[in-house]
Amino acid sequence: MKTLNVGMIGYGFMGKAHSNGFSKANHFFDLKHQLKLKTVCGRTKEKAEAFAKSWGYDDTETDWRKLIERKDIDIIDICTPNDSHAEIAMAAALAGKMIMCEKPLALNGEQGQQMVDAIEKARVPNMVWYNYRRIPAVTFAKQLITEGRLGRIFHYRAKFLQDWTISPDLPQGGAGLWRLDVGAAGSGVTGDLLAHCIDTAIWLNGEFSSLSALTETFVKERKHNLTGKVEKVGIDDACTFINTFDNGSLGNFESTRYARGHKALYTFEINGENGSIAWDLHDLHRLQWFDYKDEGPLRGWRSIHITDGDHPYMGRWWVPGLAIGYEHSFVHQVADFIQGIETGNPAAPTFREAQKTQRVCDAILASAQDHAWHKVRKD
Ligand code: SOE
Repeated sequence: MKTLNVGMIGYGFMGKAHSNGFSKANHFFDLKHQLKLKTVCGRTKEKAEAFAKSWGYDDTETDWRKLIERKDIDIIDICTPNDSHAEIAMAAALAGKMIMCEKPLALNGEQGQQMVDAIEKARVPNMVWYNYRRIPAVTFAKQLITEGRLGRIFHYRAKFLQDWTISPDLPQGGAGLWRLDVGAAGSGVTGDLLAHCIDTAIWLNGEFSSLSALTETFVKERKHNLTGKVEKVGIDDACTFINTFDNGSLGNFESTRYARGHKALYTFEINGENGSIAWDLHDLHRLQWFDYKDEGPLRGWRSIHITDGDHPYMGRWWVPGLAIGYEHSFVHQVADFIQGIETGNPAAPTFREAQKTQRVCDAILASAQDHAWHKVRKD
């Protein structure tokens, strides 16, 4: 069995989620390649070494360029803040590495396009970590839609609600808090949270045509951790938009970090001619399903426990009825990526597919700026 050595850049929250994915995939999926946590790269040597020790990486680097040059690294996994994705990914492509990049792909569509061009020119396997596609209940929703069970789709609505940035005392910049710094993040909830909702929506319901958006920045100034000064906040704290899809359905999306009481409430509901589907990240192993065929006194929403062997991915885990969680979506993503390489049928979303989400995010931010409807670029 050929070994694929992973070189991971960054070691924050996503570094753990990805490392866990790489270390579990071979135990639960039949892969022809053995994944090996080889090197973790981070600017602070002691922190990189501590991470390497606790996750079982062989060694560390403090300069990502050195990591990319190394002949013994096969996969470059990017889990750094958004502003470094492009530079690292394009250099890794030139070096001929396989690339897995944390979402969102880029700071904006223009940068995303440069990444797509570079990666496709280099012809290296690539993928973006939009992990929610691989929660079994979400994958099952895709299966039901592909089978045509919903019929014509009329409505798609999604929300991603959090409440962790309400305090005006929370600084921007640095570890974790780079998400509040527009220079590092590119945008606020649009690129961080709505990007997930958009990726899932494109997958389940097809491409976006046009939209109208509203954003707000509730806390206008925050201390910046890197400069020590109080600086303007450039991100969107909340965003809501309505849209049309190419299939003629209507969309309605909302995301905020100011919904007191909600930590990571990602929900979506899809209404079709023959049925409806609803999903909730806080109850992630359940899919709500309403079937029009059930008309009669027993009609009603079914709450399906997606934990049986005939549900997506679940035959790989425990016995029927036992749930899995958030972290497993990353294991699935690794397994699918490797199987994509082995079968020659690349797993999605590739950089090209994830670029569609960037174009939607661009349209959202442009519409919020000029208060006009915007078409979503398709090139
Ligand atoms: C932000 O709090 C965050 O961690 C996002 O960066 C992730 O992408 C999302 O899955 C959960 O929330």
